[in-house]
Amino acid sequence: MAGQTIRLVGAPVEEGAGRRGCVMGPDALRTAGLRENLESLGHSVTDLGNLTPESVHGLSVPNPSIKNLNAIAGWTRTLFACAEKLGGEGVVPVYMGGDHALALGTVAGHACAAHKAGRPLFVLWLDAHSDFHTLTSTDSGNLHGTPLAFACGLDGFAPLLGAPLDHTVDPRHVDILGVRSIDPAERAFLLEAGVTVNDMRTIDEHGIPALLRPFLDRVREAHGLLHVSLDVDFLDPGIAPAVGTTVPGGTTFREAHLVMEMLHDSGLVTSLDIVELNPFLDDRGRTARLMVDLTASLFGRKVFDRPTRSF
Ligand SMILES: [Mn+2]
Repeated sequence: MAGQTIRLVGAPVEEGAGRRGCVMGPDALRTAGLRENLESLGHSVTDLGNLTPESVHGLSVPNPSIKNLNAIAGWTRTLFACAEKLGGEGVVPVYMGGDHALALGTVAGHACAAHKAGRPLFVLWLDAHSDFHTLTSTDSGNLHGTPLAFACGLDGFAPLLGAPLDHTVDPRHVDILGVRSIDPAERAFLLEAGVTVNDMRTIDEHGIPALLRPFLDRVREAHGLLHVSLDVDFLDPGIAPAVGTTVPGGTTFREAHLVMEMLHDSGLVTSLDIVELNPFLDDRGRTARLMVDLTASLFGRKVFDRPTRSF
């Protein structure tokens, strides 16, 4: 496969998470060699630097538990505009988070770009959580738990962009993989919306290929665009400790790489989020390096192409 044109976009947002530190995520991914690793695979890579969020003031919603609404609305507007633009340029954007609230902007922006291109947007959500809360249903008030519900057009999100979304993601085009923590309100929303949810037990019973292949086949048959949103907590905390929302029983090193390798083989991925890396919680850069290695797998590296090294 010919080299791709990749744009790295830093989004040091941390106001959507319950603890601080994701602000350092983009730089940790840079330090771990994200650009160099992708270039070594023959891709053309440009790092666009870190975005600065729009300044937003005075928003309010009825739920008093919602945290940092103005700050997240600013990030959402900036990232939405960025994703809508890059989504029309024939490049593959890689959004370096930052907490998962960044996907409020990226997924909605790519849904808008996909509409302009006349193609459906599919979303693969690799996460311990389903992030399917609304601004009303969340108890924690942490907005990194809401981006998928926003993208799918659930009600009540108008304050974020100042208006409801014109182009939402069809919930039937969403596959959540690796999940192991869903709140009751989210479960009800997911069932009603018709999102495919493959939890860790399903992975245990069927394995990654039996779950991922049918989804990729659907994307291909629909001539769809595919946005992948990779949360650090998709991985088991034993191999990826640098995340504020650890849940035991995540994917293994090989399961995660297999997902990335299958995505590469499919040739379908058109945009990627790497989110929730909290370098403050990392163990000598271990998680940052793992995220870089997984991204390299998604862009064509075979795990056993490289020499063994300490991990
Ligand atoms: Mn998440």
